[in-house]
Amino acid sequence: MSSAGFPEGFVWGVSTSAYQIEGATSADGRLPSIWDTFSADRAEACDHYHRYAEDVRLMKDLGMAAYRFSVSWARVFPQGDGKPNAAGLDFYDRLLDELGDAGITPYATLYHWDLPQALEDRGGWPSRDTARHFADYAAAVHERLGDRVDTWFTLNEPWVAAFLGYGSGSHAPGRTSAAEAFRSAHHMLLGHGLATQALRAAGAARVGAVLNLSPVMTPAQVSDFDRPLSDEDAEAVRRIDALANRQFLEPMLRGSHPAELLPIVERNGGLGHVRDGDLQTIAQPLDLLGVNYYTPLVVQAQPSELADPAWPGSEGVLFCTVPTAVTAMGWPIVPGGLSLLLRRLSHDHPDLDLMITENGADFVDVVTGDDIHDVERISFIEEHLRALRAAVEEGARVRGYLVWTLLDNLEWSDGYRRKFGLVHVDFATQRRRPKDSALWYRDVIRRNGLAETRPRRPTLETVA
Ligand code: GBH
Repeated sequence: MSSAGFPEGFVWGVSTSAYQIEGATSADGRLPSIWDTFSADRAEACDHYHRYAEDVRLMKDLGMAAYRFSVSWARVFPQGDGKPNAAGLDFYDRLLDELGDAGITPYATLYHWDLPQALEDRGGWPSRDTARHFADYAAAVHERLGDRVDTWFTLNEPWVAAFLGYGSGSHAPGRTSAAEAFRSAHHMLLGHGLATQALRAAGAARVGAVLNLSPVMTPAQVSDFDRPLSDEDAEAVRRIDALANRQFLEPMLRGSHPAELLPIVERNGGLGHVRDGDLQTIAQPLDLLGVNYYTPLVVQAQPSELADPAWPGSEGVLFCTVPTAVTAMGWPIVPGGLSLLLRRLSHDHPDLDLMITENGADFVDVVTGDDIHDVERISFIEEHLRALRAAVEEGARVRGYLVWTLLDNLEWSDGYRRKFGLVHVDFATQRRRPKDSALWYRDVIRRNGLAETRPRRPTLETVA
């Protein structure tokens, strides 16, 4: 491994999700998902459903070794259950053939937030039945695609789906109940366990889950991770870490609940939905944990009894803005947070293989003629890759890195104005144009690492 290089066999690629790129929301028997119901935008997205061959060619030209996509549940079970819709599965069949021809390894995610509306109408994730339907769906997808997909991810970011979907209501289905958010989180975890069992029984080669994980820190720690904390701040950090990270990590990887969580759930609807044996079902051995890293959570104790609706249990905690560089969405850019997170995961779960399944940023790109200059995206990825390599050198078992995302796409509640792509999409014509970052990333993949140059601008770490 050269000083800027990565281990041999390190996997490079990109991630996408079905709702954000596919479009064709009523093609071949598909019925609405909760996002079709919720979203004001016409969901033609990138029309990837019809342009997948072009998109695979693009990935091939950019040297991608891996492609993580998600399957739309509403294509496979438009009514939520019954007989799988073969025409819906055909699309993924075609996509996988194309990927196979291009020599790109597929990583399939089963749930990237797009519950069939029919299941929401029957109670959604607050209902325990949804977990069982999820396992049936996983089995049906594996039955059809399992000969070409080795690695399966059950859920993407259950925190977002549960707490933004059912807590703050900023995501579909837009419900606003702390109790339903906690019930949803538990039923998603249960669905993960049941789906993992079903996938194993069907002979799936590798099964994992994808979590959005964030190191939690105070404002002062953003520039000095080792800064000591007052007792009040330490408690605030621990509590938010339990809600954001350990609420999912501990059931999946240890079969337990974090101690801080239980009194919070007791105060927010109670624990009646948690049955004996659930934790055992959830804690299936995992081959791979997908880590999505964007930004840390910055908090401090404050003397107030208000909780953010996305964070039931956060009474007395202030979510802080910090004077660092931010992305266009205002998310603080803290590459060192990735090393911190990986160090901690390696310490807490030493035998677990990790993969960075999403990392990336939205910026305002500069379009000059045919060129799209996105120096900020290049710096963002470069700095995060340096942080990742530092963690790998210390022994973190990170098997690959996937950029979020291939294409400018439909960014959930924010619609089309957020630009996360390595590739620019003109939504009037659906024309794709690789940005500078795409060509830069192609070179990273070719040399299996970064060029031996210094960062283009000082990072937080070099300033501190
Ligand atoms: C991912 O989620 C999704 O998997 C993907 O579909 C999406 O397109 C992509 O990210 C970009 O949004 O405002 O400072 O408090 C990201 C999960 C959770 C990360 C909320 C940022 C808030 C940061 N996000 N978090 S802040």
